[in-house]
Amino acid sequence: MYILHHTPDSAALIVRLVLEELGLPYEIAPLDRDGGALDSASYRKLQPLGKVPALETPDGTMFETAAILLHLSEIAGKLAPAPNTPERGQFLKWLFFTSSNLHPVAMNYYYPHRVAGQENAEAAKAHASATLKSLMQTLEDMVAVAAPDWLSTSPSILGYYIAVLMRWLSEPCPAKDYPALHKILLALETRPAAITCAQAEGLGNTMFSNPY
Ligand SMILES: N[C@@H](CCC(=O)N[C@@H](CS)C(=O)NCC(=O)O)C(=O)O
Repeated sequence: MYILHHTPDSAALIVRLVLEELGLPYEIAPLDRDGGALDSASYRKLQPLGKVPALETPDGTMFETAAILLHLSEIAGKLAPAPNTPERGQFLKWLFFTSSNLHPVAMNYYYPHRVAGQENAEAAKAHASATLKSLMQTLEDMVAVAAPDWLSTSPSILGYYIAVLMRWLSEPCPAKDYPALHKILLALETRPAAITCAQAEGLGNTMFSNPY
């Protein structure tokens, strides 16, 4: 049994989608963020930075979204090209591109005061917005040109990661501006795993392509 420490519509949603898609047994452990749960000593033992998600697994607690996704995909042998296949390196490259660039800059977009102070928050948000558009276009160009099967036509851990980021970023980066990525979002949001998670978190039936 996996235990997913969770706040709604956060990076825990990405892990939940993948647990659902893989049919792995899990329980949700809700975190009272407004009540300070992320800063509690007990949660910091699971996630030292007080971020969401943390996942308790039979082999110990994990944090970092991309590491959790890779781990689950390796256990199940699904949702990513297998190790020692020609596609694996390309897949890893774009997975880490997403976790090292898109995800942190998305956080800067939502919490610009954290990186620049309240007095510079507007400029920091504008900077994050421009960076996000450029990063998203880089992904879009890759998909439009290379159309890798592991992202364009098959559900994957990377697809779900990008889909949730695009949900959050529909303001600076509307999905319709990125047609190749938009197609992936449309396919993913009709999958039973996505429908289950959307219902559980009250996110509607176009949670990736037209979230708000
Ligand atoms: N590098 C971490 C980042 C996780 C992260 O930024 N989580 C956000 C939610 S999407 C969070 O915990 N935000 C709460 C906060 O920063 O106060 C990961 O990939 O898991």
